[in-house]
Amino acid sequence: MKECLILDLLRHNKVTYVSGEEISKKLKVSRSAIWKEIQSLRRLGYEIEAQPHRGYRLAGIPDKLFADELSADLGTRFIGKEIVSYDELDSTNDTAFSLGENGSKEGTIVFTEFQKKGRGRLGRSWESPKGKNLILSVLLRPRMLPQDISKLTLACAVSVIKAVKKMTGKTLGIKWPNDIYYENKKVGGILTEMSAESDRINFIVVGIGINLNSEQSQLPPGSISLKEITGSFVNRVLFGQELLRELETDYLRLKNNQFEELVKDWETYSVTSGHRVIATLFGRKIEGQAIGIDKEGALWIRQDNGFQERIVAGDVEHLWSKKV
Ligand code: BT5
Repeated sequence: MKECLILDLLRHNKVTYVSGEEISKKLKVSRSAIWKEIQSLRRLGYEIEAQPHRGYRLAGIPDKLFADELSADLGTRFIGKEIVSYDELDSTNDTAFSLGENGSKEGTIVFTEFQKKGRGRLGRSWESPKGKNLILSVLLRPRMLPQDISKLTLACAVSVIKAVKKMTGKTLGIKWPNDIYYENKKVGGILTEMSAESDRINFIVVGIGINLNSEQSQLPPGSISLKEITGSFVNRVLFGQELLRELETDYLRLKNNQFEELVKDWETYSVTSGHRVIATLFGRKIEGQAIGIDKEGALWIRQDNGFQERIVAGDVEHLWSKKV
């Protein structure tokens, strides 16, 4: 499509103008055809300056999760080599799951502006207003055992924290196992699902939701967005790209048996370790002090009677006022 080629030319010359003559020569199209394409790019939300005798300059990109925009200058090896982006979906995890079943490659990413049936864990829902936040799923095909899937969620939580730090300078916290928090408010969550045999994973879908620019009134109680935390608008494309880069780095660390290193990072960002918590394990409530996670990613809790419990999965409630 010529409009994409024009966009590529403008992207690579962000500071200077590209003359109509140069575009016309490079793409072998007439000046009037270029003007038409520029107009349709503007309709998509691209800000393109046009100056007589100088040409065109890309002055701003739309706040839309276009696959082309997310792919441009991404620089990853396999995460995001294939990106699909939808205006609206039931759930990115469902779409990525179907792609997985149909043989899509490891690293394929599904983005959307809005989910009609966004899911959390244990039948809970994920709410996110249209066009404000980041909603994505990553398709992975790791050679790991089904019981090791929680390691992947931990690795992805570390990636989210690093991406937020790079983009905003803020260090958020991880609430075991998969929640991203700022103080006692939730900023993001991760939902990992898999297709597996008893001893083998076919593929994994990691779904990530992060509140970037939504307002308080658009989110469930107890949530907050990065814009509310920092006071600044977050560019969703740049944030999405940074997240994909971090995900690739941490996924490779996991694949290269560097899980202990990841656990160290996780502990650095943990807001669970040291807190008084109540864990729910098969309907049983366990209250005590969270001591930390072990090399499998399981959470250890010391109860008041001194007895220690290992929590491999489930939910942990923080008694926020009682950090011990
Ligand atoms: C999670 O579940 O935190 C995992 C959320 C994963 C969402 C992503 S978005 C892309 C992909 N596609 C999907 O369909 N899902 C994934 P859980 O720990 O169960 O937390 C769910 C709870 O978080 C809800 O019951 C609400 O209380 C709260 N919640 C819902 N929307 C929220 C939001 N935007 N921000 C903060 N908290 C929210």
